[in-house]
Amino acid sequence: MKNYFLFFLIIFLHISCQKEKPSPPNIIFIMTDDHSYQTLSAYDDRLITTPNLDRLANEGAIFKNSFVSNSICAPSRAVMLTGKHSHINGHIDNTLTFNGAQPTFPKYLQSAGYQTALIGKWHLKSLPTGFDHYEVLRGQGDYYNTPFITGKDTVPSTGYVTDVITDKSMNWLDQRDTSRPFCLLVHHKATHRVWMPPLKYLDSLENHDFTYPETLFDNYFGREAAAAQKMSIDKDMDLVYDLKMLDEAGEIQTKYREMYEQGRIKNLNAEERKIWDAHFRPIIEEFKKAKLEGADLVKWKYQRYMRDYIRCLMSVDDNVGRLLDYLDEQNLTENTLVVYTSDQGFYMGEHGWFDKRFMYEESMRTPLLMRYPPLVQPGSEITELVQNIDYAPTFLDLAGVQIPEDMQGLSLVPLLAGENKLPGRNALYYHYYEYPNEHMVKRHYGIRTDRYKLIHFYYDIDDWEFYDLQEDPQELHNLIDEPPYQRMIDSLKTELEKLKMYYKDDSDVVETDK
Ligand code: SGN
Ligand code: CA
Repeated sequence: MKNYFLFFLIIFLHISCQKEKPSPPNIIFIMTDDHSYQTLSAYDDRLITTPNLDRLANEGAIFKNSFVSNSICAPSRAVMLTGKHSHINGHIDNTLTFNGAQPTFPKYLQSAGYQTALIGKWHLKSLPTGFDHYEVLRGQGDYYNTPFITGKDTVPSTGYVTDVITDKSMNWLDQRDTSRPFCLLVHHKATHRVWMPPLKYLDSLENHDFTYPETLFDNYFGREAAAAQKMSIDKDMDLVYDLKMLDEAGEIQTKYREMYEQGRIKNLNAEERKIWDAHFRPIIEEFKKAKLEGADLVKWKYQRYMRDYIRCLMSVDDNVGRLLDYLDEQNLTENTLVVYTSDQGFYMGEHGWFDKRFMYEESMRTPLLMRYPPLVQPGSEITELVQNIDYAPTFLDLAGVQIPEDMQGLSLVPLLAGENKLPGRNALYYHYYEYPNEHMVKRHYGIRTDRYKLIHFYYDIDDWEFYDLQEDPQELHNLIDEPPYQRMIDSLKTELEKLKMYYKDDSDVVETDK
């Protein structure tokens, strides 16, 4: 009798435990390319309104202090996949080929029974590993009618890339095995250079003037590396390639005219090209007549850049909305973690720039939104310092998979659950390597606390910069030689050395000795 009682008790406990164990969440990881937090209205509504991205923030959490560890595309993606800094996963710059044999979060999820898929930009050169299904762009891909590489083939596509990636993502969701959890990476090309908008938004905001950033005409005083870059709207933004001033008479001759004429716009079909040309022709004529110079020309270039960038973004926002609506319709909203981020931030004219790479705020920061109704209070604002090394451990933690010891990031689950401290995180480490190369941003590494930033530019330069972000959020005053700050700088140098040891990074020494 006693044995029977025990037997039933065990069965009962087993069944009730099973009932209580939540099913692992699905994961949708949406990433855009070069989307600045300055143009996501949940962060900053001065330039544009992004209602669908704001919906995600309002229904979940917005990370107000979200950063990358190396502000450039392929390295950022490698960091996210592995949960390890660039010097550990080996993918320090865009020129390399990713070692796909190493462990990544999709592989760990696969082992735990997840179906995994990747649609969109990949950019890591080796073919994706850890995915049951993938359809990825070749390299950077194109905005119009761009081919996709699948497991077997390269297949053409028709339409605007942001719509196509979203369609393909929903198709995969339609066909998935509904008995198992899924992890889907939706990785957009937009809003990458050369900012080719969808036809339906070509005329939007044509008469709108965007507010100029205060630092559009920065003189880089006291910042040697900042002065040496080649990513300025004034000198490096190409009138034809970037701003589409392809005049029929061929009078606007620029360095990259041919790359635009024979490359970027070649993907448009005849119908699309007609609409494209009809939009730009009068703008080109007006521009030629105006004969702008100096500051006026810079301001004009800024407005054109912003219009096309924002138009690309409007389509991103629409497509995020489509995906969120799809989850509602399919009853998937409740048990799906939806993440929105970008591979890094971007300059919207601050310091006179486009592009990224620097450890300064606009490019070290990146948007990060997460919605997961069972855990995250709607409208949560998280202010702790988080970084893209944290994504992989967070996904594994939520999926109930043990976080491997060698992952360097931290799970953000405690913050999502409402804790306001992330134990083990006092400062962030950053290291950028891609020099000498396009845009000529010098190699540098550094530390960022919640108030201060210390950067060391090295390789063919040996220059330190120190900023008090509270007093100087625009990072215009390098205080490295200012006497009142010397104790603080010494202590940050010590902290930086500790971080380098903690993350096992001596790659600056190796590179300098080369
Ligand atoms: C391309 C762009 C650069 C950009 C890099 C890296 N030039 O080379 O402006 O910095 O990508 O961007 S382009 O002429 O090809 O547009 S990243 O986001 O992929 O790292
Ligand atoms: Ca990018």
